[in-house]
Amino acid sequence: MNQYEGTLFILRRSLLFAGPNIYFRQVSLLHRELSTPASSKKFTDEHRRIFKTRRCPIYSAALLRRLEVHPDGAAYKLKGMSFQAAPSAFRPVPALYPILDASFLPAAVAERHARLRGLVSELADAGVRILQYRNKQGSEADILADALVMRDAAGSRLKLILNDWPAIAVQAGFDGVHVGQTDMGPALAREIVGSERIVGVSTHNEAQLRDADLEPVDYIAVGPVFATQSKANPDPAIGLEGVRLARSLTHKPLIAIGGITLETAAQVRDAGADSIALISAIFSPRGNPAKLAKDFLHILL
Ligand code: TZP
Ligand code: MG
Repeated sequence: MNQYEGTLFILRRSLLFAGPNIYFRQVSLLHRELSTPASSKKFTDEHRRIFKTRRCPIYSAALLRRLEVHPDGAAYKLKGMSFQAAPSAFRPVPALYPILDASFLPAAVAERHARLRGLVSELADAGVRILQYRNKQGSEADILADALVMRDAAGSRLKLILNDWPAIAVQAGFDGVHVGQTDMGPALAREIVGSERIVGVSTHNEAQLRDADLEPVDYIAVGPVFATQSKANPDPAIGLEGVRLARSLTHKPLIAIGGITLETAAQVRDAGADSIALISAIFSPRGNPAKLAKDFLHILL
């Protein structure tokens, strides 16, 4: 391996194993370097592949060569600035990840907000530590109003993630955003929410997983694992085998979703999922969400 290949290897490894904070610190340091007039602007296919050029800045071979590697292999130095990269930079995701879909809530605003307050509070009391709000029908104003109510009710007791809308997540003081394959790309979502918030992405097959693994995301969701009624036009179910394959393709926190029940949660976890995401098994017309959340936590923790 020559010096150039070595640098590419190290960069790729740091992107694969470092958390998004490191990734973005690294990107901004490199970006600052690149904007000096002396920088060469010769791009290679390898750079395009590594940095997914549609979404991120590209770096010259000359610049990459100037990166130095420390003997422990985990720290990097660029023109006197050093920074750490280690697998532990990943933020862990709680083992149970309920997703509250707005279709579960009353349509009238006052009742919806009251229900949101109650649910957020009960789930936090039950031990839930992360909750996603998914509203596919509401206007941006409705979603922001709902999100503000949730933030107020949650305080810092649980992390709140908004489906689809990075800018609203920031406005509402949510902890992060979740994007799907047809939404804004994760790198752009990351630019909007910043390095301190969580960005998650949905994947449904091997190619999407491999791509997601190179993105600045905190976790990767994969599914549907089993048949689901909660999503319009779901991709084919991947089964437990699909979860095992996903586990082999990424070191990032892996969240399994789709048709998971109390009966199957342990198997899905044992297939390699760090966390189980649930809509209908927690939020169903006749069930008690807080009680069901406790039942899942009992199995998963
Ligand atoms: N993405 C893949 S499956 C799914 C989403 C949003 C729906 C999961 O809902 P349920 O009710 O837990 O099957
Ligand atoms: Mg989406």
